[in-house]
Amino acid sequence: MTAAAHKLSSASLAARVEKIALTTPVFDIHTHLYDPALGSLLLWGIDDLLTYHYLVAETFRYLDLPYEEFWSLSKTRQADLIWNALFIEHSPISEACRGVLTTLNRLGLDVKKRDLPAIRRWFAQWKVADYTDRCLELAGIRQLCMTNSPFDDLERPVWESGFARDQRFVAALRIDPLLLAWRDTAPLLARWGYPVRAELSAQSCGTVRRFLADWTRRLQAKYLMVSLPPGFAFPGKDPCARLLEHAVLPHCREHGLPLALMLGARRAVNPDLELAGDGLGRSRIDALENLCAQFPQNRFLVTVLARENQHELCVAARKFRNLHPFGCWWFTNVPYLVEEMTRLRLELIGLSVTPQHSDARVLDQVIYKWDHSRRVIAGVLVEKYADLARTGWEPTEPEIRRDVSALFGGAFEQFCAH
Ligand code: HDL
Ligand code: ZN
Repeated sequence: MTAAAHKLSSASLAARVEKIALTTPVFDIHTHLYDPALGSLLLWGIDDLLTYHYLVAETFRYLDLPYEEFWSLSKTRQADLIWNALFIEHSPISEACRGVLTTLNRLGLDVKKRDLPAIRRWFAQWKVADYTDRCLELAGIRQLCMTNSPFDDLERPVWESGFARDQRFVAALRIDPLLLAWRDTAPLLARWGYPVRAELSAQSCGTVRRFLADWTRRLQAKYLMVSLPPGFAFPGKDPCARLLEHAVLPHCREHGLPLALMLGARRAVNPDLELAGDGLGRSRIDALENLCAQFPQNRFLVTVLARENQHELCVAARKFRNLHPFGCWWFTNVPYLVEEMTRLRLELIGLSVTPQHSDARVLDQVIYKWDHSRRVIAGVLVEKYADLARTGWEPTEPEIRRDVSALFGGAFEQFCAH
């Protein structure tokens, strides 16, 4: 394409922007998916789709079944209950319900038959390796980040014995128990060959850094990550603040890795719902600003759970170039808020942001999560480029492709590489 690149007529601009947004390969920077080599940790197929904890929470609004009775059922029986409550007895209007149907439709199944046994028979014919390729292809994913925890008793031994990696599945080192449950975690580290004392001496911080270094290398981690509760404050004298300052952030600087902070999750608001029982709270963005200001050599990938925090996060990102906002996380991942947040971010901080990640827990979900998000993001971009065209600035197709590639992982990779 010549320097005077192909100028887009206003009529075709919207169609071009939409096509680019719907087809540009994406780096999905936060998921709970696993390299197929991690075996049964990777969830996939209709019963895993239906027993997604978002759908469990929605189902209990219609069920008067005791929680423990539901949890004692097989996954298939749980899926039957969810299918009947959310798809047959009520129209599947919610984002998580519609997502299941988008996924099945994109896979070529005829959902109007409402035939769950036939859907199960269709899935039974797939092998996970082929199905993984199919799902990533339909979602347009070039790479994705997993959530990898040394504190997960099922996952840890697989990493310790080692396996041939699928390069599409990039590791991220998740450290919540280290920061949020130090007193329980210290003895674990000691048992694993990292003798530390609960009092958190300088020597213990050094040993925590050795633990982080060993796991960073084992995983070839792209970044470290932690989910912090709404009350998280910094600076502070608590173990979380002290471990961040004297172990985690020095480790990230030494290894040139960002730290992903996911702020605002209130765990076990309703413990009977298990994984579905978490809620949210408004986070303290001043804590984040203090971290960015005090540690300018560290880089922070940040997503916040409360809608009320989104504007503050964008303003904080304008103040600190070592802060990279990402995703419409969890309870904000609904079209209404994805549009609001994407518009807010593009208007306040332009293209130096990663507007979405899938947070997929089930492989097949990437198909719907990216289909839905791409369409919403495309709509906002069409409007933004049309606004530019109205000023006489004519966005060229190479420029639009460049911009969308940045939003879909390029800006993240640049942020990680600095
Ligand atoms: O802490 C997290 O990474 C969250 O994404 C939780 O895993 C949550 O349960 C979830 O799956 N949200 O989408
Ligand atoms: Zn997550």
